[in-house]
Amino acid sequence: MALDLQSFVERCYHVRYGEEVVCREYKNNQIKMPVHLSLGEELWCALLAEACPGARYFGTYRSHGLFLALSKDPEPFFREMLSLPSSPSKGRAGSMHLFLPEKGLVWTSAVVGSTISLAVGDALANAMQGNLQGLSVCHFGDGAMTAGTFWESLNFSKLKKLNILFVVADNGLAIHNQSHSGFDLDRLAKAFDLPIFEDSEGRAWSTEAGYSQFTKFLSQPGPKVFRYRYHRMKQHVGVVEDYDLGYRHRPEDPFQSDSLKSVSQTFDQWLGLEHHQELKLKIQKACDQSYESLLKELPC
Ligand SMILES: Cc1ncc(C[n+]2csc(CCOP(=O)(O)OP(=O)(O)O)c2C)c(N)n1
Ligand SMILES: [Mg+2]
Repeated sequence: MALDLQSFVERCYHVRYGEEVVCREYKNNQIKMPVHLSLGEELWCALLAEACPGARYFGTYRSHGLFLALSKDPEPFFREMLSLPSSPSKGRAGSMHLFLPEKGLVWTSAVVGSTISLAVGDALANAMQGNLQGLSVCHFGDGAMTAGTFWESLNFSKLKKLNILFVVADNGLAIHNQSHSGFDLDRLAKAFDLPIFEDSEGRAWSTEAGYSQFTKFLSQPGPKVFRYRYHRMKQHVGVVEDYDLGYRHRPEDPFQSDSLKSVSQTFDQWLGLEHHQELKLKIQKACDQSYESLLKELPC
């Protein structure tokens, strides 16, 4: 099936504008929790939401992107950010433990690597129940590749032929340290005999042929590995840039520094300039308005 261009773009902007509200409002102290932003991962969160209909997703503390891409609705997101009793978790989950099962997001966690094995359990349940179409997607950072559970999960999934997608969101960093982005995933995948798809420049979504290769890759039964490389636009936790700390530099390449902004012309071509601009403004306004109106629900 072809990529639904409009829906893909909408998902991207829900992530971007949802996160922009968090950045703008954080100083006002209504969002009372640490936030790990998904700015920079929009395109791939949207891709996963589009390409795996009906899948069940598991994420990490950095899951605003998955949540907004899957929900295409800022309201439950901001209810969580404001810890409102009317949020999906009744105000208890916060930024690091978002979930929204009706949209496929089963669970996310602050414990690095922990949701990888939960996704394996989900895939095992699918296998035991004969749900051959069911796909479990675990989305985690490159730092989690050092966790034993990652290796054990690859091994067990292969052994049991589980239908699971391991997604490595590779920003080359674990907090302030260079992580294992140079990690030879190809060798690893070969060792476990797993198909692998690598994307650093949008090859999975930017052309019809690329998307078709990606969906073909996804349709293979059994475990598979998808790695995308992206640039984390803000500090590890928090809402500001941290290039001044000196452990990394702002990339010169526009796709590297802000992948979503850099593909704006592609979106113009896909949707038409006018419609694209209208859509952006509509989603931006919806995010701003949603946040503003939920502030009224905070106890005085
Ligand atoms: C089991 C465990 N060990 C250590 C930590 C502390 N910790 C929090 S984030 C992080 C780095 C993770 O990097 P990565 O998986 O690449 O995710 P990213 O933040 O880059 O998205 C670490 C080590 C933790 N949360 N859980
Ligand atoms: Mg990382």
